Amino acid sequence: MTATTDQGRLAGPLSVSVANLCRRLQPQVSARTAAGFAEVLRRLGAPLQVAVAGRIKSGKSTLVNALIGRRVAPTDVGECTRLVTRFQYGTVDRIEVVFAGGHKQVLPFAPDGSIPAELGVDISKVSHIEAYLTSAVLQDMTVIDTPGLGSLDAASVSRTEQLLGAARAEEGGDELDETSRNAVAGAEAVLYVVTQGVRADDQQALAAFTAATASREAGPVNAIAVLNKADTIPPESVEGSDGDVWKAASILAEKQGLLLKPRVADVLPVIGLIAESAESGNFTSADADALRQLAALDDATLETMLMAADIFTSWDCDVPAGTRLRLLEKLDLYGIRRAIDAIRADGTITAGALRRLLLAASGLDAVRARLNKVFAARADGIKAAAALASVTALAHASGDPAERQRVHDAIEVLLAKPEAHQLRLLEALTLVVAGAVDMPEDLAEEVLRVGSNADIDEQLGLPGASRPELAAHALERAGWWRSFASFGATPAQSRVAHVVHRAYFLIWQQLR
Ligand SMILES: Nc1nc2c(ncn2[C@@H]2O[C@H](COP(=O)(O)OP(=O)(O)O)[C@@H](O)[C@H]2O)c(=O)[nH]1
Ligand SMILES: [Mg+2]
Repeated sequence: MTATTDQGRLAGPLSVSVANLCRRLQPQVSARTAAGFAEVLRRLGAPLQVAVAGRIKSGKSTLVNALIGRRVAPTDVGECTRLVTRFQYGTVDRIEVVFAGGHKQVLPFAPDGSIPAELGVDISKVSHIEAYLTSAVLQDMTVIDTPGLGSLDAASVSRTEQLLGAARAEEGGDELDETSRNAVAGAEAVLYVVTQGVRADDQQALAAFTAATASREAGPVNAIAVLNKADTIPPESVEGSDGDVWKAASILAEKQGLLLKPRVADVLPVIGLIAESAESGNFTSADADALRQLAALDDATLETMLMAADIFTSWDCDVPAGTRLRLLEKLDLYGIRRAIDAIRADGTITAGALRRLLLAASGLDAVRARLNKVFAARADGIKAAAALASVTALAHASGDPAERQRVHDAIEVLLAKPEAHQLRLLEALTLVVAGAVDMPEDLAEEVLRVGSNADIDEQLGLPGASRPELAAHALERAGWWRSFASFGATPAQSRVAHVVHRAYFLIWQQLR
């Protein structure tokens, strides 16, 4: 087995086995299906495709900039915010407009280094934008900024759905028909952005995303959510917050986690705007100087100014109104207050230290850590499962029963191997989470825990336990699930139970 191919770097052993399956089957299927398999192979070798989804104006593009560490995605208004943009790693910074027919046109960056807000092309003919950037973060994942599901702008929604479900294939894509493209495209993971109050249509938007991603359901394995704009939550609106904004945000995030469960693993509070300013170099020493000037004002004046944005910019004060507006755009009132508090606590604080303090206050580090834990660690399983789903869909779309059977048999052989068991587990988990297989709640929780954790002690729900304890527990649960599979389970439950039994058994073997 080899971990690299001409398609690029594969995420791990599961991706390798699915890639091998595709290559073996290619000569045995129709030209069109083979072209689809070629596209599946290309995607297997590419970084994990993470879509940033959520309602319009929830701060998706701002968060994308924070993650990439550069203000490159246009925020707020402009026609670009209505288009899907894929940010991927490149050795030279470059932007391309991709038209509906597949034709591409290179675009210059705007003077500030961002994607121009107005493209100067007929936007109704544009499929999406590709941005190639040297950002290190993009070596491990391709970030897809979407205009917003659940928005009122029908054209934006349809562009979002189209890209999530049916991205244009790259070179050679013309050999692929619509169905095949649907089957091989689609984001593999979701970063879901919500703001205060998950409304019914947020749930709908998540469901729409699920329907639009051809390959995989959004679930705790491949979806995480953030509660963005945490700075704008009035703490008095949240019981138990003790008047603290971040505490209020954390309490709300936890509540929303329960609402969105089990579609997402959990919800993390974040302040995308402050994260963007701190990470992209947009917070400058001139900004720090202006904040120092404001920190020197008397308490009463400052308190009045920080009451509302329009008072802050219009109040009579030595700091020019334009400078204040700039601060507001970069940090909003909460960030300004945090910075001023820090300056008042330590008059010698440097601009660099202020920037770090703001970054820490934004919650971005926790989001990054979770992205790494959830996505990077599971990229192999997520990508392999998505690829297998595409392979299955391609075989179905071929319309040839013999071909379908051949592909089906090959997949069965692959899934029967012990090293591919993780894929079965992911599949079982998805069935349970999506409600396709009914499970008593405690058992569903257990399937979720075993299937969506990377570390054995967490899979077993015994963090930090000793090896013998873990082994004994794994064996006990293996036995329990085997008897559940044989007695007392419905046929669908029984299929899931067999998979869970085997997962515990393999864990036990590993620990022995
Ligand atoms: N106060 C505050 N404003 C934010 C935050 N994140 C984004 N915004 C603002 O919300 C507006 C919409 O952001 P944008 O990223 O364009 O939203 P999108 O439509 O979801 O891509 C912009 O004016 C941002 O500056 C945040 O964490 N706090
Ligand atoms: Mg946007």
